[in-house]
Amino acid sequence: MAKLLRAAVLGPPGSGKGTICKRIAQSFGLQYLSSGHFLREGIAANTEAGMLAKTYIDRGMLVPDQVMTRLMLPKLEQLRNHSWLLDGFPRTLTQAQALNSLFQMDLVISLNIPYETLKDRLSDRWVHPASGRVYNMGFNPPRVQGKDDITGEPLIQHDDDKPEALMARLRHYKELAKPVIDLYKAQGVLHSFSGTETDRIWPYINSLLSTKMHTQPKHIAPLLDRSMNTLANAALLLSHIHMRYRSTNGSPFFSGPTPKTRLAV
Ligand code: G5P
Ligand code: MG
Repeated sequence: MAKLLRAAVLGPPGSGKGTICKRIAQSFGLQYLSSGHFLREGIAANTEAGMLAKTYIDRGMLVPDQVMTRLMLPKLEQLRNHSWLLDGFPRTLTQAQALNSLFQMDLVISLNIPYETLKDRLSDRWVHPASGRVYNMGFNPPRVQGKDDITGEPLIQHDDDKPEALMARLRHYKELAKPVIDLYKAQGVLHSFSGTETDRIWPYINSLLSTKMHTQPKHIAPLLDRSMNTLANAALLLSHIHMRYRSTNGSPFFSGPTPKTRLAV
């Protein structure tokens, strides 16, 4: 049986966790679990936990650890025999320790995005309150301005995305995230990426995942199939992959343990 991969993406609000997780899920077929999404589901369904969570989320605060671990850990236990990717969990040392008591993480990606970039992104962010769908007027605008793509209902802007509230949220994030990041650094599974654009960080994360999963991302697989026909094509593909790997190692964005294995071909 292929080795399972337990991975998480950490980062402050607006750092691109959701965007990166969606891309990883699409390229590598990993199940991804977003704590924010589960909370919003609970809110939409009026569950007791959902209603409690709402009182914190509306104030831009973190939901208590006990609520979060009760929400997330049973889902992960159900997926014991699957690889998975976490978006937004764990966010505190208590959550990380609870997760650690059940699973050894293989890969933790930390996104370091400058404050100015986060401020610009979040002040441009509009959400559909009922579903939690998020839009960015520059990066992924709705099809019709001010309206949700699916329901056509109006979009709103959160008060806690305003600059003063945002500054406080980011400071709070940093304080709580530091011991989590230190824990995963000590375990040798932390990989940090810095930058202002998700599209520029993504290729490095893509290469890292390819190495970790010992498999080809979907967009390389068809290329591989075709190139097996002739030796010449196969050689071309290998040199392409070799160049990608070299550029990863020389990346100004990438910091973390040097991958031991080259891209699996
Ligand atoms: P969430 O749902 O986890 P946040 O606030 O941590 O919410 P958010 O908003 O979901 O984080 P993200 O996932 O890091 O942000 O980033 P994203 O959605 O991909 O990108 C943000 C915006 O920027 C989007 O509009 C995107 O399109 C755009 N964007 C991305 N890349 C680029 C780019 O390169 N350029 C540009 N211009 N735009 C870009 O949690 C919600 C709440 O639930 C609670 C907390 O209260 C939290 O605030 N919660 C927890 N509480 C305790 N413990 C936990 N584990 C919790 N998890 C959730
Ligand atoms: Mg998100």
